[in-house]
Amino acid sequence: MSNLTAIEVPDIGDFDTVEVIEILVKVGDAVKAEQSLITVESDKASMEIPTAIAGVVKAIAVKVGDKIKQGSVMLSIEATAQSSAAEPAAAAASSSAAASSNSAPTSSVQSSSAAAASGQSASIQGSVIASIASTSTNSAAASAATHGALSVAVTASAVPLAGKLELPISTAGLPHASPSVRKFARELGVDLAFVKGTGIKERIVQEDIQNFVKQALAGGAGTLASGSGASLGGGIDLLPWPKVDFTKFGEITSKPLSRIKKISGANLHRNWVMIPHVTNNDEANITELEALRVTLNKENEKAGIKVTMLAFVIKAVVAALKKFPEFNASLDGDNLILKQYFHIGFAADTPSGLVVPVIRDADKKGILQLAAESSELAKKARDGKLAPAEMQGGCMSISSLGGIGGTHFTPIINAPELAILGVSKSYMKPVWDGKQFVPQMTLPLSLSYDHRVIDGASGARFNAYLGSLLADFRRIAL
Ligand code: CAO
Repeated sequence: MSNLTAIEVPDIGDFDTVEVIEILVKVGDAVKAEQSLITVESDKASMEIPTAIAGVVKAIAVKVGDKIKQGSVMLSIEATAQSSAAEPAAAAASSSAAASSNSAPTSSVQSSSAAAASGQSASIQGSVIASIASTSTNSAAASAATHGALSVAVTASAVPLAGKLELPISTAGLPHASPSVRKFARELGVDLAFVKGTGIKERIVQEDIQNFVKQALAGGAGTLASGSGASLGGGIDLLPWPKVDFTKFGEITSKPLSRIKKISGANLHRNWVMIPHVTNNDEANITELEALRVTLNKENEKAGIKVTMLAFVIKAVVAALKKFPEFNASLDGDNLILKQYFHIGFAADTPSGLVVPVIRDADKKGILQLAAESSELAKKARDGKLAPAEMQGGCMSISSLGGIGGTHFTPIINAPELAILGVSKSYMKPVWDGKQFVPQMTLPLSLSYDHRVIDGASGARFNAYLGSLLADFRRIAL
């Protein structure tokens, strides 16, 4: 008994017609409920239309470039036994997809559609209608299945879309690709910015990603790295690492890298290659703050707490993160994950290499507590006793080389954070006050930020604001 179902375009909101820009399945494909079938585009948005039922694609009634509207038949699917027999289960799956709508950015349309599907009755078109998405249509299908002895031709709307087209919008500036293609690219670690689209209006289709990966693999290791600038017009065709017999030039010994160096080196390398860094250099007038620090140290000498500039910088960074929330974030594909907590990492130099302990909830701690905690964590780091959990969850890191020297430097962002602050050695500099030169204790601040998210003006504002807080620490209380 054939169970052929014509899949129609569901309610597409305020649009009369939309253009088919991509067909995501072919005849013979087995599709699952909720799987996207075609991508359509209006002048404002693109979206994928998923199927409500599982089965095998038997015919495709549309082609790229067709203008279709609600009720147009897109394709027909022969429902699998499981799909037609277990419709309530599929509907339940729809609900759970809706419940986990945060699980993948690209599932937004499917999820919202599924929410609509599971929450209300589906839009119903055609003479005999079956849709797993609503109770009424379930019973229609059941009744059709019961009474249609030989062949039952039923029509199902695709999973109804939410009343308004909201997602996913092909935002200007972003590579032109459907959500499923974006997801596919993300899974393979391919940055769409480097993929040339061969679809309609240069849209990137799945095949473009596959070809990109093939090319990258053919180009050798290192040519495929999301965001690395790989394979754009030939990729980064680096020369092999020089192989030199150093013994030709003199006596040598060989020493393996420490475990920490190997791990941190690989992380630093990835972060440097994959994140477009920009470093903003600024200076803070810390004349008053330095005087306060010295006083605090005198007062707390007996308690054994030493306050260094680091504790003040942590406090100021937290205040700046509150003012500029996009710095307290991480990139997840095309989404920005904004954090409501303030865990601050700081680079600690240890005999075995660099580690980054994290001070949790730095916003809830005072200067003395931050000073005590950072020195305790730094000691643990040097003794090799940091637990993995003590190095996780940072929002932004600080690399303070102030105790050592230097004027400015470029710290490397600790992914998936978006920024890192480098602090160099404070020094006394003469500053003209309009009448005379006055001595000013000056702290150099080097802020590296991820330019994919943070633009130059925001970077400069963040660093300048940080400097103003350090110059007048009372502002922290505002
Ligand atoms: N300017 C001038 N002096 C500074 C200073 C600054 N910005 N920051 C700290 N100092 C002084 C301190 O006051 C202290 O002086 P005294 O010995 O006279 O009291 C001295 O330098 C040593 O400080 P410290 O290093 O022990 O303490 P800290 O809190 O400043 O830093 C830690 C702690 C763990 C961050 C630091 O010891 C460290 O390991 N820094 C290296 C970080 C690193 O390797 N970064 C590179 C990573 S790659 O980007």
